[in-house]
Amino acid sequence: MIFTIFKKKEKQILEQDASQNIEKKTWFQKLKERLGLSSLIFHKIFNIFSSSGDINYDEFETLLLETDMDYDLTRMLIEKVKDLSKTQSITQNDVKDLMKSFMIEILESNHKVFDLDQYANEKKVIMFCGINGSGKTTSIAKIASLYKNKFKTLMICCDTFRAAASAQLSFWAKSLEIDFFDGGLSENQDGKVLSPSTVAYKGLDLNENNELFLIDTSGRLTTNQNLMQELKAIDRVLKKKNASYPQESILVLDGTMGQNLHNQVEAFKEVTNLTGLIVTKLDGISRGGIIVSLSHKHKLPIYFIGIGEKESDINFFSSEEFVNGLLDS
Ligand SMILES: Nc1nc2c(ncn2[C@@H]2O[C@H](COP(=O)(O)OP(=O)(O)OP(=O)(O)O)[C@@H](O)[C@H]2O)c(=O)[nH]1
Ligand SMILES: [Mg+2]
Repeated sequence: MIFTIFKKKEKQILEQDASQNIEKKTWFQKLKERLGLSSLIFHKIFNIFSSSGDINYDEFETLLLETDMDYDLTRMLIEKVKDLSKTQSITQNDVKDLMKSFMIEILESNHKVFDLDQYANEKKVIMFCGINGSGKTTSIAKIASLYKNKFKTLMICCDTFRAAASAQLSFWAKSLEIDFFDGGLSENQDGKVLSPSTVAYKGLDLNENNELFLIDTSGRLTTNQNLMQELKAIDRVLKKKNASYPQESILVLDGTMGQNLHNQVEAFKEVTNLTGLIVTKLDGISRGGIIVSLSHKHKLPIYFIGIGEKESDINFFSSEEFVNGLLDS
């Protein structure tokens, strides 16, 4: 009898392990496939080292810059390869291994896992910001789908001047079966529109049982001072509720914009205390090196990357998985 129970338990564990492995493999396979375009430039780099002749460092530098790793990182890598070349002739695999460990080390030194469990006995308030079309609303939907079975979640739309913004978030909320609040914008009959900070404030009080608040803000150009100040106002109002809110203030960046993203990080840092980054659209024409460059320059964790438009196209960022996916695809 005991033996039968034990066998049953063992079978369950094995099945669980197997399904976890399949899940893991599927995500990594998907990551590799989607990073395919980003990784093309890295293949060109490895080709420089395909023959045993002299290394063309000019070409190496040009291609490294094209990956969207910035000048500092490019120089650091070149020096590492030069040092290694003093002791041995360098193969494609050597340079790949060297680049992998270099990139992983930088990402890891600034990494922090996105962990909502650390805010155990408090409401968890996350504010998302970024320029127009960077992927904020889609990222919120993805994160909501990760947590909806764990925390009672409310999506708050603070983009009160654009009815389409409210419609987009409310569409996601409906399809994910999550509560949604836009200050009444969608049913607005008398033309009154609440300010974004009022919507955020009211949203926090909507239902005592809500545990996770995902605050969507409107896209804003960093040069528009009024809109940048508006973000500061939302931040201030949240802090009036509780000095620790928002516990996470996440900047969402469109990965295809390359080195321009550094200015965006600097500008948003001025108006909110950024805690981490999401870089989207890495399944497109972006160059994966921007992830390492952002991490290195701003010392901020990459919480998630976007590799698609569906809610399932998300997983917690792993430096090793990302770098292997990028350089091995
Ligand atoms: N391929 C791809 N498309 C994405 C990704 N993330 C978002 N998108 C698409 O990018 C477009 C803009 O995304 P949104 O989530 O609406 O961006 P937003 O920042 O909320 O935009 P605004 O609210 O207008 O500022 C949509 O068509 C999304 O489907 C991604 O990781 N990969
Ligand atoms: Mg949006």
